[in-house]
Amino acid sequence: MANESVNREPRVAVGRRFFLGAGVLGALGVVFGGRVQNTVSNSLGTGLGGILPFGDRFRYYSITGTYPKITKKKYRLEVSGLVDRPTTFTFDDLQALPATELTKAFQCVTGWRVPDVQWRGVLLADLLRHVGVQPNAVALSFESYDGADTESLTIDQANLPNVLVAYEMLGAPVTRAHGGPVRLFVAPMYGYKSLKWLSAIRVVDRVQPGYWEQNGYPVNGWIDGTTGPTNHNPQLA
Ligand SMILES: Nc1nc2c(c(=O)[nH]1)N[C@H]1C(S)=C(S)[C@@H](COP(=O)(O)O)O[C@H]1N2
Ligand SMILES: [Mo]
Repeated sequence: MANESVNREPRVAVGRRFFLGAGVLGALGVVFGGRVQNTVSNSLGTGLGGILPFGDRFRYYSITGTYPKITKKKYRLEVSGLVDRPTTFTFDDLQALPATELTKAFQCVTGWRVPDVQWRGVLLADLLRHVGVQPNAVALSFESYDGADTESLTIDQANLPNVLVAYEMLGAPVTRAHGGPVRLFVAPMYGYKSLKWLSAIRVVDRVQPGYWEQNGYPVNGWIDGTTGPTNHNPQLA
């Protein structure tokens, strides 16, 4: 990660509430010790780099302040829970499934946005069809190799035609800093839903709010700001 700074999400207003999450802890890193302090990003150090609107470039976020290193060879995606065929996918297994390509904007809730990002991967809907979701399933819980980030989607949200288990981004393999070898890309929602270093998908009977949601972000991260357990507007993304 030599030339890539690691960002914590800075404080941001979400609707009418303020998020006081990892970004603030990062900014107060000196209180908590050197490890956290070291991860306060360069761009934040220049002033408001992390929260400038429409910066047109990615920030590299990591809750833990590090980027897990997982080779394609060692990579595994475990899919379990309320499915007919619990399956552990290798990287090659994922690449052997039908691929979907999308070009979409990537938008963080803090205001930065990168237009026209190319993605390639397995449609989450295709992956779910492959394992067979059981009728009593309600939601998915996602886990990361970082051991910290978690996310959720309802089954309806997961079946949208623009939600990818992505292995290519920006026309190349997803880099380690961007969550490679495999990350989520949830096009109609803010970036925090696009969990990096995806390690497991558990099909469950209720929505279990993820890391960012436990820190105040809406469970439904629709970019258009609507809320509710199952509503969606796939046209937007
Ligand atoms: N594992 C993990 N995934 C994550 C995050 C994180 O800190 N850890 N940050 C989220 C947030 S808030 C955003 S905006 C995007 C940023 O993606 P990038 O780091 O590839 O730019 O990743 C999301 N996925
Ligand atoms: Mo974000």
